[in-house]
Order: sequence, then C-alpha cells, then structure tokens
Amino acid sequence: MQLSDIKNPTLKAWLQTWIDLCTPDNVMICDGSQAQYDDLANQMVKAGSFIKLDEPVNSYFVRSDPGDVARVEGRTYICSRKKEDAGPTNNWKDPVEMKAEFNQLFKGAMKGRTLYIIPFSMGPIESPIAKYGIEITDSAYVVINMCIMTRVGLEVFNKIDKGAEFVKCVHSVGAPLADGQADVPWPCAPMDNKYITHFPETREIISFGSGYGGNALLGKKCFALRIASVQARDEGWLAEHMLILKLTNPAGVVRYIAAAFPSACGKTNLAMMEPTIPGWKVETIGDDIAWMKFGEDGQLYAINPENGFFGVAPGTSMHSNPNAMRTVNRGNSIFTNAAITIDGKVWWEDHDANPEFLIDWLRRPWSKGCGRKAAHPNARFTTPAAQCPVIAPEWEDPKGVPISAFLFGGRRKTVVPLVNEALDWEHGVFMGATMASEMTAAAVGVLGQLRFDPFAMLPFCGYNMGDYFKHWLKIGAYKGAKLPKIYYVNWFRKNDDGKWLWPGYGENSRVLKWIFERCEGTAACKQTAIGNLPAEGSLDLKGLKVPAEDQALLLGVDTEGWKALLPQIEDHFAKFGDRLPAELHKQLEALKKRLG
Ligand code: GTP
Ligand code: SPV
Ligand code: MN
Repeated sequence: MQLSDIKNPTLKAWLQTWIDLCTPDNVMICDGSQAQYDDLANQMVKAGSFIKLDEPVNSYFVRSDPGDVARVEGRTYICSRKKEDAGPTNNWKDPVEMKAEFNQLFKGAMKGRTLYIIPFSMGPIESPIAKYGIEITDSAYVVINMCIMTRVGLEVFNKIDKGAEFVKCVHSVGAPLADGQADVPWPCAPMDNKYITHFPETREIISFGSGYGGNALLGKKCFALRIASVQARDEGWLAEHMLILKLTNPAGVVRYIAAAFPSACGKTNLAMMEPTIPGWKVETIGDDIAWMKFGEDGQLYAINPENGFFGVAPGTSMHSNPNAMRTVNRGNSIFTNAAITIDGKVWWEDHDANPEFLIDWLRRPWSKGCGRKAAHPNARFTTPAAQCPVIAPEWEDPKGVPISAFLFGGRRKTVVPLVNEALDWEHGVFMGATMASEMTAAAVGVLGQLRFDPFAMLPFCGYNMGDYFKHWLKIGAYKGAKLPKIYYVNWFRKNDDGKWLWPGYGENSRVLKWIFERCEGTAACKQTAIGNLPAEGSLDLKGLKVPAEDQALLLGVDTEGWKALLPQIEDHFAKFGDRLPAELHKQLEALKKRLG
C-alpha cells in the first residue's frame, strides 16, 4: 500500500503535515505482515542494532542507549487547555505553546530516516470496546514492538474510512542524520530534549526523543491509559492499569479478577501464575491494561486492549513465572537491555541459567560474582500474548469478560496486610485513592522511595486525578450496576532483616482463593478498623511454612502503623484541593474514628 492509496481526507491531511515537517527520506505503510516484520528485523540486524538469537526462534536481542532505559515521568506532559484539568499529579504545558515548540523540534527531525505509518487497533478490531490509532514513527524498533503489542493491520484504514475515531500518535527518536552521517544502534535525544506529550481534548499524542517502552510504543501508556482515561471519563467507562485473570475453582466455577499494581509490582506474574493449591486454575486475559464497560446485565466487562506482553525480565524464571518463560521461549520475542552469554543466549538476574561469563547490557564483560547487575533492572521482553500457554480461550472475546473483583496493591514493606476487603464501593475507592508503593526501575527516579500512586495510575491518568476519583465514585452509582468487590493486597511485607514475609508468586493463589470464596459468599471474614480481613482459618495456608509470628504480621492490623499513615494521607489529599470528592474526606474521617 502506498501513501497515495490513503483517501480519508482528515487522515491524509494529518499525515501530509507531519511528512512535510519531518522530511523523512522514505515513507512506508506498515501492514502487520510477517514479511514486513522480518524485513525490518533483518535491516536492524544489518545496521548493528539487533542481534538475531539462535534460540528462541525468530527472536532478537537489543540494547538501548544507556540514557534511554525507562519511562521518563519528568518529561511526560498533559497538554490540556486548562492547567487545572491536568491536575496536581501531572506535568502540564499549554497545548498551543507545546505545538509551536514541536514545529521547531520536528523540523527535519526524520532526515536520513524512514517515516513508518502504523495503523493499529487497541482490542480485537471488531470489539465494541476497541479503539483505533495511527502511529507515525521513525524507529523500526517501535514498528516491530508495535506489531507484537497491538493489532497492526490495514483494516484499520477501512474502519477510519467508515467514520471511526482514531487517536493521532506521532513519534520520533529525535535524531536526524546529516548527509553521510552514520547511524548509532539506538538513536535518541538527550534527557532534557525528550517530550512525551498528550493532547486529551484533541485525542493526540506527540512523543519526541525516546525510543523506549511506554515513551515510544504509543498504543500502550500514552493511548490505552492517558488518552483512554479521558475518553472513559467522557463516555462512562474505565481505562485502567490492570491485569485481567480468569480463576477457576476445583468445581469448575469461573470468576474474572482485575488487579491494579504499580509498574513492576507483579501484574504479569499474577496474571499467569501457577496456583500452588490443588485444583485451582489461573488463566490470562491481560497483564497490564484493562478497558471496562458496563454490559446490559449491569456487570463490568473487561477487554485487554493489548496484543502482547512488554514484561519485566529480571526476576522472571521457571521458578517465579514459568508461563512467562514458556511464552518467550516459543520465540517471536524481542529482548531489550538483557545480558547475552558468549554463546548467544539471553540472561538476566534470577534467570534459570547460571552462566560464568557474559556481556552485560552495557556491552561490558561480566563474570559471576562481580557484584554488578548484568541486565538493566527495567530490561524487558516483548512477546505475543497468543503464545502464552495459559492464555484464556476467551481472551479475544469482543464483548470482554465480567469482572467479580478488583485488587489494588503495591510494594509495602510495613503496615499493609496481605489482603483486606473494602467495606463497600466508596471505601474501595478510598483504598484506591490512597494506594502507595515503593518506586521501581520502571520509571527513571529514586528506587525504593514510598510514593502515593492512586489506582496505580499516578503516571497514567490523563486528567485531574481528583476528577478521576469522582469518576470511580460515579461508576459505583451506575444504575443497576453489579459492582465488583474491592480488595487491597500486599505481597511485599518484609521482616526487620529485610526478608519477604510472604513467599508470593504461585502462593498468591491462596489469597485469590479467599477472594473467590468471598465473592461466592462462602469464606468468613473479620471486620476491623481498616476493612474485612480473613477470619481465623479462612485463608488456606495448608502446606505453607509461614511461621505463626509472620502470619500474625501479614494478617493483623498494625494500629499504630496505620495511625502514623493518616497525616501522610491528609497531605496527599490536600494536593487535590476542592477537586477531591467529599466522599474521600468522609472516608478518611471514618478510618480515623475506627482506628480510635
Ligand atoms: P509493569 O509491566 O511495569 O506494569 O509491571 P508488572 O506489574 O507487570 O510487574 P511484574 O509482574 O513484571 O513484576 C515485577 C517484579 O516483581 C519482578 O521482578 C517479579 O519477580 C517481582 N514479583 C512479582 N510478583 C511477586 C511476588 O508475589 N512477590 C515478590 N517478592 N516479588 C514479586
Ligand atoms: C510500566 O511501566 O507500567 C510498563 C512498562 O508497563 S512501559 O510500557 O514502559 O510503560
Ligand atoms: Mn505497566
């Protein structure tokens, strides 16, 4: 397909404007075909950016620039017309000024490069919940990853021709090539010249200067969360940073659960876990994003808008997440910022293999015990969801799956128990609004620092988060709604020696079982000041060696610890001023009172 084949006047004019501004050497339309994919990957190998692996099949190894390794929240902006619509948790720039700046930045930005046009669908293309986008990019790495992570195909042009809305996504690595200038393996711009910008009112995304992950694969965080959260607010649905899993009990009863944990806090792991308790089964619908709409029966139906997993590699092994390992081992995967063994096998921290020597993600020789990490902590694999051995057969069902429970959680060394059930929807929204987690390597920032990350959406909400809380409350008041129950979970409690109190991973199935049985009305709870905790003996701990004193910490209420959190919650709420719904103030006062 040629550029001249694109007939839709809006699309055509938009594309032409950017082509004229960016002055690429070539323009190519991506059709999502294997032939095009292989061709691009081969070009990347020839250019020295990709290394083709012997195994898994049809897979590649790639290292980014050392300064372009994760999402850059400090360089991410919401360009709403009014600053207060971006809210206190987002960086803001005036949309007119930002576009004027881009008119300079993008001038000739793709010189020496190819401008790729990627038509993509978020969600199965025929799903009533799906939405479409067109991404322009000058990065073949982005094209290849988008082909795994989204549904790329020319049918999207037909949908647009028939009047479907599309999100306009523009991306450049921001590194034009002068005549005769040699390229580098991972072109990008310096940190202070990266811009990840969103124009919620016009449903546009413009990203400049980074080639990594959520900064560049614009279907993911930029569209499916930041822009989609605004669409969801306007249209009465939910776009959330949530995994979706299918849980089947030994009697064959099925329930679907969605869980919001911040970046690198265990979504991929939970979504494809192998339960340790006999007879229970977990299957995957999605591992990072959920779009949910009410069905006629009043239930919330969720789809996974993505087509692949962009998963954290370090920590992933046959022991911790065997199904992720099996997925990538089937091939067709990209490994970014891992290490590579002398004989050409990818490796990362906690990988099952035990190599003596390898070449680390910074191209330096590495030997076992040298004290350095071999892979970047935010090294990632990109791999097709359809290859996951436990992908649920209905994962592409256009109508989505009905959600029984929402889980919120994060990394909390102290205070927060293993599982806590919200007293009601409003209390659940309070739990979501007061989520906090220790920071991970998924974003550039201070590792381990505790920060509030409401609904795991702090970096991803495309509008004022006070209004977002209101939206969640409004969802709870939807007429005829059969609302999911809400839980706050924490796999990450530690003892004073810094050791995990809870074994996590497959053992988290015990908590899923309790939640399932709460939904069925068969498990008992005890009401406490902070919520409903498992009643003595109602959480299945059979065969698990967790000492009684650790169990007490995991399943108890640390009243003093909770009291100490109250002023922090007050400060957190104060940020939102009068955009904070009164219901949340009320919830905080009620918690205070219950704690005594
Ligand atoms: P994003 O893709 O960044 O949104 O992250 P995610 O939420 O999907 O996180 P993921 O499942 O990739 O987990 C990130 C890290 O947490 C990995 O290193 C895991 O090994 C570790 N992890 C996951 N689940 C558990 C758990 O139950 N206990 C412990 N201790 N670590 C876990
Ligand atoms: C996250 O950081 O939550 C991710 C990875 O899922 S990225 O796509 O880079 O945002
Ligand atoms: Mn994520």
